[in-house]
Amino acid sequence: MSNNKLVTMDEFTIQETRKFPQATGELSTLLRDIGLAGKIINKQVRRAGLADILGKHGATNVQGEEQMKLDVYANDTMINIFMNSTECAGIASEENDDHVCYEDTYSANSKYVVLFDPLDGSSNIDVNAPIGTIFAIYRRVSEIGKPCTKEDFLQPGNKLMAAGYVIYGSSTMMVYATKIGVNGFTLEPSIGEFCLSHPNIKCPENGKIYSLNQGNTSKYSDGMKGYLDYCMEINKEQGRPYSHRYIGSMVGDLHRTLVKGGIFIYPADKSSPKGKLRLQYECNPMAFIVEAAGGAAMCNTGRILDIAPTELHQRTPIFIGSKNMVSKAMEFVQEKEVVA
Ligand code: P6P
Repeated sequence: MSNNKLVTMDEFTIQETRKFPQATGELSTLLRDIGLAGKIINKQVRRAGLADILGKHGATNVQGEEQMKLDVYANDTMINIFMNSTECAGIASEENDDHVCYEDTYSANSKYVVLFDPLDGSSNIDVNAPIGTIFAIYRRVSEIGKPCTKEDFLQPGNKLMAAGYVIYGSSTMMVYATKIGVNGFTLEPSIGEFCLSHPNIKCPENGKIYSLNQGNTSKYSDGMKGYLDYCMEINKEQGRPYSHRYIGSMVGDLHRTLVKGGIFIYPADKSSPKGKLRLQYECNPMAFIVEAAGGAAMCNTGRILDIAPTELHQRTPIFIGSKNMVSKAMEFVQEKEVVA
C-alpha cells in the first residue's frame, strides 16, 4: 500500500480479509453497512442547525431519557440498514426496550448480531459538541436459520468479534477494532468514502489527562476521592498536575483517550450505584477497542470484558484508557469481591 494512495475502508477490510483464507467476507460486509449508516447519520448531523432536526423529539426512551430528534433519526437509520444487510440476524439498541429479530431468510441465516447506541452524547447536539454512534458485533449463539434470541445479546465483551464507533466531530471518523488491531478512517466528503487515516492505533501506556464529571465528587466513594486527590497533586514525573478534560460525550472523551492517552472514568456514586454507562452497547465495545489498542478497561471488581451480562440495559462503572493510569486508579478503588 503506497503512502500517498487513498485507501478506502472497503479496500482495507478486503485486504485484511485476504490475510485469513478461511474468512468469508461477511464481517467486512457488515462493517461496510455500518459505514453507510454512519454516512447517512453524518449528513443530518452536519446540517442539524438548518433542518428541523434539532431539539427534542417529545418522547422518552427505555432509559427514561428525553429523546432528541436526531436520536430517533439515527436509531431508525441503524435499524433499517441492518434489516437490509445480508449479514445481521438482529439488533439491540439503547433506544429500544428489547432486541429486534429480522426474520427474512437472509437475516435468519446470518451469523452476526449487532448492539448499538445510535447517537451517544446526543444532549450535546444543540451545542455542536462531538457525538457518536457506538456498535458491537457478536457471532450469534442461537441456531442459524432460526430467529435470534435474547442470549445472542447477553454475551460478555470477551466474545466480541468486532466493535467500533463513528465520531461526528471536527471531522467524521469511523474507528473499529477486531482481534488483530484498531484502525481509524476519516470521511472524505468529496468522494463520500471513509479513508484510512489512523492505521494500527495504539493507546499510549501513560497519559496526562484524566476525564470524569468532577461535579459528582461529593457522591464518590472515599477511594474514588483519594484517586482524584492523586490526579490533582503535582504529578512527580511531569512536575505538574494532570490536565482535566471532560466533553460529556463518551465517544468524544474516549476517542481523545485512545489517541492521546489518559483515563476516562464514570464511576459508581451514591445516586448511581452501578454507574451511568451501559455495559452492552457503550462500555463493552469501548473496552474491546481500547484493549485491542493496548489499553485497559476495568470496573471496580475486574475487567469490563469479563462481566457476565444479565440484562440488556445494565450499567457498569468504568475506568478505561492508558493501562498504567487505569492500574494506578485500581489501587485506590478496586474492591476485592468477585462480581456475581
Ligand atoms: P454526565 C451522554 O449523555 C452520556 O451517555 C455519555 O456519552 C457521557 O459520557 C455521559 O453520559 C455524561 O454523563 O452525567 O457527566 O452528564
